[in-house]
Amino acid sequence: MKTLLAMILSAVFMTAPLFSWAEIAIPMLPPEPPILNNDPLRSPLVVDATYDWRQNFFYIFYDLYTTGDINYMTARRVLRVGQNEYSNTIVELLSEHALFYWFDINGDGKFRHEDNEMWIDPEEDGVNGNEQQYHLPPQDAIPPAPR
Ligand SMILES: [Ca+2]
Ligand SMILES: [Ca+2]
Repeated sequence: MKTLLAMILSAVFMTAPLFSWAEIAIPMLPPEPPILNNDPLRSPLVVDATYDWRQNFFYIFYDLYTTGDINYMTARRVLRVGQNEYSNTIVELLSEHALFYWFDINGDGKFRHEDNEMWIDPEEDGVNGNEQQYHLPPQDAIPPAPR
């Protein structure tokens, strides 16, 4: 009987996947919902979008589960801005994919890099698994989600 148990245990350990619990704990980043006709504000699941001229990023806020809460956010680099006939700054060209992503994994209504809820995609090639967890220095703030 001991031999049989030892054989079963060794078989289990030999087939155990080669990763650590720390790797298992890092959650998956869901893909960004599609932006229709290059217009975030007319796209399903988009709650709001805003341009931060100081950082030159365009933020898009999503409600992935249609619960009324903002639980996903992206930041794209702004490649070109212009002015409309009223001299208001308008965003003319964005990078195709986001550089930064936030996902409210624990559902507390906040995006906190301490909770592994922020990613960087250095290739800017969309969500495809090469994104990395991103941790800000403590003095840097994440822009608050609009309410
Ligand atoms: Ca959170
Ligand atoms: Ca990517």
